[in-house]
Amino acid sequence: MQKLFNKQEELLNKENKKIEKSNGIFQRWENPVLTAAHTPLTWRYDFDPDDNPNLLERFGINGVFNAGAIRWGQKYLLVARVEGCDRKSFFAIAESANGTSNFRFWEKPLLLPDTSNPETNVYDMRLTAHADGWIYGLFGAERKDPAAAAGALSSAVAACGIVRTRDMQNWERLPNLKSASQQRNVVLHPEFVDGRYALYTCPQDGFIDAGKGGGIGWALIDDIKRAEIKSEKIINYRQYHTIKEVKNGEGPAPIKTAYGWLHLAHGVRACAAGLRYVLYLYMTDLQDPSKVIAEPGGYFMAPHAKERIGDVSNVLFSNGWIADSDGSVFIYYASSDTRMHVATSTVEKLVDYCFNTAPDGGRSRTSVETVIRLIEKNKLNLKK
Ligand code: M1P
Repeated sequence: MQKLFNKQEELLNKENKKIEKSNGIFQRWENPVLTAAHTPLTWRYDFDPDDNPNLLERFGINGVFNAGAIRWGQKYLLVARVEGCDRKSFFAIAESANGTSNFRFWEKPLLLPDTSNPETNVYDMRLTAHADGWIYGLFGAERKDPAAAAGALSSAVAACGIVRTRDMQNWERLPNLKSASQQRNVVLHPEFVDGRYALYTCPQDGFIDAGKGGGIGWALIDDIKRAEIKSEKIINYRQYHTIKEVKNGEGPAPIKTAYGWLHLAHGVRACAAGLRYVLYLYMTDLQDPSKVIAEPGGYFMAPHAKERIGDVSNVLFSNGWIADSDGSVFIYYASSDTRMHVATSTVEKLVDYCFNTAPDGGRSRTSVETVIRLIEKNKLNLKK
């Protein structure tokens, strides 16, 4: 038992360091910030020697990933998706003093209040400190499709669950978002828009097949306590032969900058190896957050090295980032539905990246034209 505790303390106290090699836009940090091994031993073991004489693990954890993030006083908090070996996910908060290492879970995971129609599984909480004074957590709430044919056990319906808190300890559950379609990846915009709550949505017919739907949507909501999408428009489309051909979804709540709202999202394409999830950035107008004003072509971050392998391989996913008052940005991302990492950048660099990286021209030829423009420009500048 002592060995187990010592080993975990070693892990929790481990320093982390920036990987110097970088494209200039962001820097990855060497060690994952949260893994299954970071979960408290008291969640996994029964330390009563009479009941567990062989010191066996009694509750296995499969992965810790897709965490929402928030700056909380002097601390950086992650609301992680913890998935047990039984495939059920739940939420648990971990805190760190510097945002890049020594994340430690709080004593107990969150026991979410139920709605009148309880879901089977919950996942991927997006946190928004809203102008109304509450901190909202919007998450996926999934259950077996009641209309599924007998034996179609993988057919699920996804809705958006909503909780809110003022202290990160006590969570009030509000009714799930009402929507004509299934909803995944729903994110609450931090400010009122025309006096209403605003949501980034993700209307689609099913998990893998977006059907005729897909794209990142935008909807205004009258009452968050009875949230209902009455009309919705797509603001960021999925597109043929891009990183978001199959589907895409909003990441964390956008960051307000002097030049517009900065968004992090994920795009999915299909290939012989299965689905590949990458992260991309785009910006929207400060006055009208539903109007895209910049979108660099291609991905911002893609699975790299060890990140490529895990429970669901070839996936990067992010639903949490923190912008500090000094302009630094902590991007919390998960790899392959298994573990959490951090990459750091600044608002200045991310905005520069968004406005000054060529958009996807849609053809091989336009990519070559972009490269040639750069070469010609460099010829002039390198002569100076
Ligand atoms: O397995 C990859 C991701 O798949 C889903 O995301 P989306 O609905 O956007 O395709 C979610 O289950 C997500 O948690 C998971 O990381």
